[in-house]
Amino acid sequence: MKIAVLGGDGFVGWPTSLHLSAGGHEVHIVDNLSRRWIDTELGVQSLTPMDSIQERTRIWHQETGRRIRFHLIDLARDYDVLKAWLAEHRPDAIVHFAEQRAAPYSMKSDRHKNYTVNNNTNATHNLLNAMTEIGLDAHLVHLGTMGVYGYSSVGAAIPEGYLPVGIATLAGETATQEILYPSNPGSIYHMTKCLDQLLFQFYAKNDGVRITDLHQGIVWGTHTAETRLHPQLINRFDYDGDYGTVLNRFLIQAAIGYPLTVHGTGGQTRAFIHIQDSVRCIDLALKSPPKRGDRVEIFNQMTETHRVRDLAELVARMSGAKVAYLPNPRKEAAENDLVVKNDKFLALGLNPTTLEEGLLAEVVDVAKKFAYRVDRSRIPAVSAWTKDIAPTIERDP
Ligand code: NAD
Ligand code: USQ
Repeated sequence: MKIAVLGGDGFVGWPTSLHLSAGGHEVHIVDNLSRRWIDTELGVQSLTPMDSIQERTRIWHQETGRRIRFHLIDLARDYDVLKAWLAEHRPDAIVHFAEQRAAPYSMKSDRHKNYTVNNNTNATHNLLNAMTEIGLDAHLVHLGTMGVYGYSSVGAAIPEGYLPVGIATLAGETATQEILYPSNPGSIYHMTKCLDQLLFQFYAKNDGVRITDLHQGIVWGTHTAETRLHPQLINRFDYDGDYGTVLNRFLIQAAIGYPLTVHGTGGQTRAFIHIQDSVRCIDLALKSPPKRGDRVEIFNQMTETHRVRDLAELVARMSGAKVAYLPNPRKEAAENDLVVKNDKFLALGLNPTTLEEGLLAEVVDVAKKFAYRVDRSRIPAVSAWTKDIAPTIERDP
């Protein structure tokens, strides 16, 4: 297939592009490199040294003989360029990662809220609009989030996207209908993914766009089979207070002897998936596209759930690190249970990589190798969800 990977320079997009290219597909990365600009804005950099996208694709060609093309396009702001590009290249499938993905970044200030809503909502709408306008029947696979559901399973497992509900009819009977599981976003970023869901529902219904939405949990790890092939193919690794996700942060903190930063009691339960499984799931989803006219296909892309304090204790046991219980900069439930259905990927053959000490140790090794690149002052999470939380949180030392 000819596959466009939108946001293919990012943490999940890069290893996905390599995996799809290794699988024999013609891969085109479309990215505006905004993530690299945000690093500059925040004064941080990936823990791992990342080459330019052009250099990365050159090394990929040198190592495998395969070509990945790069196209510099802003999905949110260059509608005409995007439309012309899609019309010229007419990909068979499109994988859409191209959004601002950090909840803390989206809550930093009014400007960051506006940026996240404008960027994410316009990127998704421009894409759907352009596909419809040029009559492109490509399968669109979008990376969504478990956060659209909120994180409470209220005693029943969270289904894959749709919830059957019984409604009392005027005749006194019960009619059953499947509705989108009620959205319950916990940040402006997560809210944009809820808005995306509505855009997908509309374009699937009105224009027959074939869409798969992957409700993904927190991705951890760094290497995949393909990023290991050469040091310059290495994946990015975020550890700072805005973009670093919880388990990867704990692993780098353990590697440099920084107390593990648990927010609040650490009673928050979240869904997780290893980067290698994330890439496999996207491949599996691409292999089973919905038919034209079908409703949006939704998968829960996660393999296990864990409580934050249990993860901190696990990493502390393994590494000897200390655990610090800090004031929570976010507005979220202090404790929650989370049970999630993921039967659809299991049925398609996913064999989950679970969190075990060997793999965790491997990430600590990556972290130790590049520990000299860490700026400790960028570790504290300083983005507060509300103005009344702001004075209570830890600041850069
Ligand atoms: P990332 O920030 O590393 O990558 C996103 C890429 O999209 C970047 O290269 C960025 O430059 C590009 N981009 C952003 N806006 C763009 C625009 N307007 N036009 C063109 N390119 C644009 O993020 P990631 O961690 O790789 O996540 C990828 C997707 O997966 C996101 O949509 C995110 O919401 C979702 N997701 C990520 C995780 C995770 O733990 N990392 C978990 C669940 C879901
Ligand atoms: N947390 C800590 N200590 C830290 C960092 C985070 O205790 O140092 C806590 C947070 O308060 C939160 C939980 O860990 O309760 C998860 O935080 P996170 O930053 O790892 O994940 P989140 O903000 O939810 O966002 C990440 C990705 C996002 C994706 C989402 C999937 O950045 O793109 O959509 O995970 S999910 O969490 O399933 O919604």
